[in-house]
Amino acid sequence: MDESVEHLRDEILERIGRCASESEVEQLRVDALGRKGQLTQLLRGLKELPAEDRPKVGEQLNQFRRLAEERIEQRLVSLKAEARARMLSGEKVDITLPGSRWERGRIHPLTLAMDEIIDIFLGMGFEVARGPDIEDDYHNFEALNMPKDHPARDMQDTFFVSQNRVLRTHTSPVQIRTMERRKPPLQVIAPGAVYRHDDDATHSPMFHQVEGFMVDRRITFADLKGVLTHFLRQVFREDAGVRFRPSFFPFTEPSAEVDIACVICGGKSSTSNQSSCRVCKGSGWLEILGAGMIDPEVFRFVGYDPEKVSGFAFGMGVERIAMLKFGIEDIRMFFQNDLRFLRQFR
Ligand code: FA5
Repeated sequence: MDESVEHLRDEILERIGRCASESEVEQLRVDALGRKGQLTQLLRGLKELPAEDRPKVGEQLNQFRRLAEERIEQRLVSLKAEARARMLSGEKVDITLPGSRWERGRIHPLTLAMDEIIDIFLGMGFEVARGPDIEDDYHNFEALNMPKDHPARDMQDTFFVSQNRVLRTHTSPVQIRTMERRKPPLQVIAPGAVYRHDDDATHSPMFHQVEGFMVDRRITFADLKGVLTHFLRQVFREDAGVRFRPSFFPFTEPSAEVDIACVICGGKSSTSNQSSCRVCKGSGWLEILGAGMIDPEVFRFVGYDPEKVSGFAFGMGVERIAMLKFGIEDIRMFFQNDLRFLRQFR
């Protein structure tokens, strides 16, 4: 073999042995065997040799090429094995260490209550609609029969975002938005967050309501009573006492406030001389929601003919229901993120 070829072979084989990474091996493959590699150049130069020398030198160069390829593959295999060995030795597992505990999350009690409420209404054929938390004055008040300067606006302490925009004070604007888009028959609930300037043990500045409404021909107060009584007996007890009291909302006529017999004293503290119940304050009843027959004025705002259709609507506070279901005395517990409190619910 020509001396310069032999020299190149030794140099390349030695470089292969020195390669410390896969990328160095790849670079060497290009340098030696690539299109412009040293060995490729030599093979190309064969045609300049005297014809009688070409077969022999050609055979030698090919042998050299095969050898270089083989060594490159071997070096790659051993580099991979070394990298793996290094990784494994750095990954020693100490099986005597105590395991790390996986904390399982719990569903928030308000979500539990909300899901249960929604499920009961889905079971009665209601569908779910949603609306924006930031509402315009028209949908939150005006179209619900509360013109500007109407005293009923003071029933709910409003957070204003701008002159014409508010954080919705109730879920009733979803009634308007749904009726604007669709024609009766409608049987819809609208769950969501609402906001009022209110803060004590039973009132929170952000809380949740579920609105419900049904509109069709010949819907009556009896339908409202039937739906709400069934709902309350599902959420509380089959034999829970339910009471409808006359009330006032600008968007319903007639209107009612709906109470259930106190879940703590069962209504007894109003009829006995026992010391007064701390939850119902001795009245025997707990207010749960507001309801009524949708006011004809509201139908006019959404383009329905109040001579042809009628409907009922109701709105309940989800925190209030969750407090009664789970026996929670302070509404602020829901929002303090105290894990000792939250872990109790399944
Ligand atoms: C309304 O919000 C009416 N939109 C409900 C309604 C809908 C009536 C459709 C008729 C027809 P009210 O302001 O009473 O009504 O609130 C309804 C419920 O929300 C209350 O019964 C109470 O459970 C709850 N609630 C009111 N304010 C707060 C508060 N600050 N924190 C927690 N819950 C509250």
